[in-house]
Amino acid sequence: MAVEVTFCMIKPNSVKNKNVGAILSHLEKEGFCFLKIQQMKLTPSFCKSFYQEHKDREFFSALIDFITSGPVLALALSRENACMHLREVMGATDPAKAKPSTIRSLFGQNVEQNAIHGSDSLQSASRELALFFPEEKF
Ligand code: DAT
Ligand code: MG
Repeated sequence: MAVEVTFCMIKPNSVKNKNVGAILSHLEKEGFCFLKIQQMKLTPSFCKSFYQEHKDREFFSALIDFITSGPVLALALSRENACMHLREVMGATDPAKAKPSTIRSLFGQNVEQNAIHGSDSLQSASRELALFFPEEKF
């Protein structure tokens, strides 16, 4: 399997609840390498662009409020099959439906405050990496 780079974001509830270290440790044990880690406070207009595919959903404005409510950690992660492996390790969008021992099951509060983001395809990863780290070539 090919080594890939994917995009990951540790969300504001994880920073607020002091779960960053546990989540990074979980990712490291899963074999991910951290090519880049940056704490950032995102603006509403940046987040609207990041979550553009959801702009017509009823939860969109609450999602933007949540993601801009405090700092996040943006990461570029590498590993074999990184994109799909991260999705497995994260668990389902709704923490209540996520498999036991997944990051969202362990650290998510609810479907909005679900602890972590991971790109859903290599195409999304390349768009999201370029948005967060425009100066980098991964
Ligand atoms: P994922 O983050 O698993 O890729 P998604 O792309 O469908 O899920 O949605 C992006 C984010 O939007 C998700 O992490 C949390 C929020 N979200 C999704 N569905 C929601 C819902 N029904 N109510 C509130 N927030 C929701
Ligand atoms: Mg998604």
